[in-house]
Amino acid sequence: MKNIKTALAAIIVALMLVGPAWASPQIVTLNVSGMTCAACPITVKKALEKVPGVTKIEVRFKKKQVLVTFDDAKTNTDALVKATTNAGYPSQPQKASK
Ligand SMILES: [Cu+2]
Repeated sequence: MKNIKTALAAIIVALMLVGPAWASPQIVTLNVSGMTCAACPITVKKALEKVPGVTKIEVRFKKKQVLVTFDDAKTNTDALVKATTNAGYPSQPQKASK
């Protein structure tokens, strides 16, 4: 019986170690051609902040790009594109995150 408990404990510890790897952070670059003035990135950023799973937003205004770091277990590129589009700024992912 003691061996089974030890084995279970080992499995639980292993799962805890593996766990965070399931939700791997992804970075996607969105091309937002509609960002024409300095106020635009603020709107885009606010829209992306509302998407659950987004952890970091980096606006590259000069390149009209937004780098979004997100948890791929909670959201996806399509949802991010939708969020900026709904805010009035249609965007295209530079490369697929899959
Ligand atoms: Cu603007």
